[in-house]
Amino acid sequence: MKVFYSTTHRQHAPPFEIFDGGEKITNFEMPERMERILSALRADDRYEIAPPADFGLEPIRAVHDRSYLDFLRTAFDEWLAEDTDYERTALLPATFPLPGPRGHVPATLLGRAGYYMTDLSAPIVAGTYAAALAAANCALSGAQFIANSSFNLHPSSFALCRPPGHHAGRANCAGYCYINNAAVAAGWLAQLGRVVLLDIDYHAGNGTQDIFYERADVLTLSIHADPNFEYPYYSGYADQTGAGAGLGFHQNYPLPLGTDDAAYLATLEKAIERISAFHPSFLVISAGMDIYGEDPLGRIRITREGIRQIGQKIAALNLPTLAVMEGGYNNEALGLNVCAFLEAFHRETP
Ligand code: OKP
Ligand code: ZN
Repeated sequence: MKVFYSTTHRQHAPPFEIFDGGEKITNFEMPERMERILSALRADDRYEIAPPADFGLEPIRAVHDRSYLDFLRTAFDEWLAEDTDYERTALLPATFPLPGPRGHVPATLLGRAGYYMTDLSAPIVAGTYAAALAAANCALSGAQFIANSSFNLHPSSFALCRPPGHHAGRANCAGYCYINNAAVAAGWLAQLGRVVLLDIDYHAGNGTQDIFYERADVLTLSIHADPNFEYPYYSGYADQTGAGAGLGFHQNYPLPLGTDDAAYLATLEKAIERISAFHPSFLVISAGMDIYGEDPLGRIRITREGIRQIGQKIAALNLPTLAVMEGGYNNEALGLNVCAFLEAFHRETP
């Protein structure tokens, strides 16, 4: 299986995040995650790891607001240029707007930071923009690979993205995410055919929900911990099903605390029925491994065998499939969990 990966992610290594209760802790979303996954992939010669191509800004601007992307590009340099005595290893605002009309984009950097950064778990450091662009290019390269694999009936690829993307909305970063890699890839593929984006990360794909909410050409589905008890709290509810032309083209599957393999697989079955009925040309998976029972951020109980079966059920759709890396914070288990998920996608080339 083709894997797209860039070492540029290492430039993004925020020294901290602000956790619940205001505690400043080591950022769970760390470069080591990639090293763990890579060593598992390299131990299996069926994976062919390649660097991404550069697709430029156009496919990213197709799903993200231009001024948000400008902010992401310049914010850290602007932060360093401020005449203050603050510690400036990372940019993180402390003031946020109320929801509602977002007409005024403040001129000052901290005003824009509060406007475009919607929580305390996506600090911007010097290399954030470069790393986020490289991750988006990995997803786009994976998309191009499955689109061009006419020699293979059921092509698949894996975009080993870092930072992850599914909490990044059209005009905001949040939850370790800056550019929505899977959404960028799905938007690019939607020029070629009907696309389903299925998000299996433990956390609701609120950024993806935001980006495609009014679109009928990309069916978005997300299976995740119920936002009534879990981050991102404000979206991922079952009654949020799209709007306007996109009404009926988004579906959330919130799961209760402690969900086990059997209950998860039964929910996945419902999502798979929706996917089949849509008759997509392409499938994009936001593949987060924080559904794993031993994940430090997760509170459901999926086993590695469960993850393998999730991969099997999705692969059995026999669609050209791009898997995009999202979360997963148990570094010890991460590589094997990714391999378990991808196992069923090693398809024979006829
Ligand atoms: C990113 B991904 C909640 C604190 C918020 C943010 C989690 C971001 C997860 N107790 N932490 O979906 O894996
Ligand atoms: Zn997650």
